[in-house]
Amino acid sequence: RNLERDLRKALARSEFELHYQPFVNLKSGETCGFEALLRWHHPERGLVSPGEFIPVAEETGLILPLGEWVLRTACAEAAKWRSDLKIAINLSPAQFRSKELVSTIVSALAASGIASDRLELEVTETVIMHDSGTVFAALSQLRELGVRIALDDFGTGYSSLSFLQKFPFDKIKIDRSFVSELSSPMEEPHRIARAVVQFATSLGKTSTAEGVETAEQLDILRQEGCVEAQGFHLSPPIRASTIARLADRKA
Ligand code: G
Ligand code: G
Ligand code: NA
Ligand code: MN
Repeated sequence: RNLERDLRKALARSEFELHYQPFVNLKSGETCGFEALLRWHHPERGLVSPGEFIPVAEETGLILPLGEWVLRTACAEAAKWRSDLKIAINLSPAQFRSKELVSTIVSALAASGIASDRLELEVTETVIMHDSGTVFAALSQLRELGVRIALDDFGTGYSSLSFLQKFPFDKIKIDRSFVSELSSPMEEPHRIARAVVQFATSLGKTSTAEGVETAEQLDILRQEGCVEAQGFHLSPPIRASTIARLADRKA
């Protein structure tokens, strides 16, 4: 396939770029960190969305070198920011099937010089269910090193409560499909958001709402004690050069 051929060349030609979307603490209003989101500037097709090329990268195994590039680039970028800002990175199932995952992450951390507790790895429920033994071992190891684990797109998968209880993670990211339904107070979507936030809180996890697009959604989430929020209403994903101004390295 053409996309596959182009993808093989793209890494060597540096056609990839990371954009960064802030996540914000709802009590203080301060930015806690940024999620790295991959962009591909295809020479003819223009900007290609990760939704299109990540599946191809997964099938072809190209996700391994690509994922490593993402890790190294994002950690190196975060090293330029204030030292309290976190960097969140999305991991795909194929990266967990690789034996190199932990050593790749350790090496990216060392090369960048950032503290391990600034790195947050976003994994979906699907990733976890896939090969739960291997994933569990890798995540436990990473967590012992101080790396934080976030459960991405929460509410869209099939993980059981007993599974969530055993699984080592620090943060629940409430999927934007729930957040987008929040319009009027105390309707069913509001009650679902409340329940998920309370669920996270009672497990001692940080709750983060994704895809916040309106002030009303933000108000409801704040009122329910959701810890963090992310979405176009706060900021779209932005270029690294823009962050440098927002998040100057502390003197
Ligand atoms: O940015 P956008 O909405 O197009 O992202 C679409 C999907 O691609 C999201 O599910 C997001 O998690 C995923 N994605 C974005 N960047 C990366 C990345 O660096 N690695 C992996 N594995 N997935 C990514
Ligand atoms: O699956 P994941 O949660 O990693 O997906 C992240 C994707 O969501 C990114 O591609 C980002 O561009 C997109 N995104 C971020 N904020 C919003 C938002 O407020 N609304 C919508 N529709 N998408 C968003
Ligand atoms: Na994500
Ligand atoms: Mn998500």
